[in-house]
Amino acid sequence: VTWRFALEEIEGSVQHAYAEALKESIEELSDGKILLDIFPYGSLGTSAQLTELAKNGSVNLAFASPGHLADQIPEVGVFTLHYLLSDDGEVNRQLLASPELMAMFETPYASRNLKLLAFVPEGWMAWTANKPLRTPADFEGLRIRTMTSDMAAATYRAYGAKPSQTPYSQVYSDLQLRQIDAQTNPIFAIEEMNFYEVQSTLTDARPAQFISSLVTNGDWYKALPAKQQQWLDSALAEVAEVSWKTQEELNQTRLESMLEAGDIKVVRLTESERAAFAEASKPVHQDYMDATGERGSEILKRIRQLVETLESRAQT
Ligand code: 6CS
Repeated sequence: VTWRFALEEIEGSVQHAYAEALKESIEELSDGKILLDIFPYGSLGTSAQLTELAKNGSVNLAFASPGHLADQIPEVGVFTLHYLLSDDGEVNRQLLASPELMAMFETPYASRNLKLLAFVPEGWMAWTANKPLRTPADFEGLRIRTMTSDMAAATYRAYGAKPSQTPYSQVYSDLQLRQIDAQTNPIFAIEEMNFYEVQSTLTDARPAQFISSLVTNGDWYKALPAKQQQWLDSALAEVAEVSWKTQEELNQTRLESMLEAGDIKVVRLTESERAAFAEASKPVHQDYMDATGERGSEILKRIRQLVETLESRAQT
């Protein structure tokens, strides 16, 4: 059989590297009985459209980033909150791979007939604009593009910005035509989508990890023959390990190549500058709890606890 896998990113991206690794793994495990057909961004539609295709079974696997998906599954908007996860990448990796965390999202995804297969961290979010963004005051009136959910925009609104919630494919031209002033994405994406060509400054603020989720149609997954389900589960476990390394490498090498080309200036925020943003973003953590009720509040509380536990373990 052939399974279709839809990506929210173009060839050469973190999602593409993940898909290639999954393809190799599952084709090998199944001895060629399962083939993976990969559809990079552009061919099938926007992120929101890909989620619909996954729900109705037109594709079997799809990436659905919380920054878009939170409009349908508010709980997953927790990953759009700023200064919640650890500064220690390894802690975040462990957190996102934790079966306990995955289990907390099972019901919210299932209520949309989606099955959550994995959270995939893709690197730190950065901000690009035509000026450095060192303080929340620098965001006053700034037209910044965020992902399409209201939750992805909320923190920027709290900083005083005027967010514009548009599909990924529209960002470059909106920057070029000055419909927007700024955007936020991980470094590898800023390079491969050429945003650095139309922005002068990259502010490295590390407010959050860019996290995506890998989803499938719940009924399709349940109906899979046991062997196929096992192959899929094993392949996902195999790929989780390599994908973390891949994103680190891609983010690093693309930063270097942008710096070498000299098209964009990089401003790294100090800890106290980051702390001012953390403070300004705090009310949005409360907004998240108000919007998601008991279940979301429990998720937020547990993530904070897990980060703390994993961080103290990392120090010993
Ligand atoms: O900004 C976005 O909309 C997109 N950014 C990345 C890095 N991946 C997918 C997402 O849709």
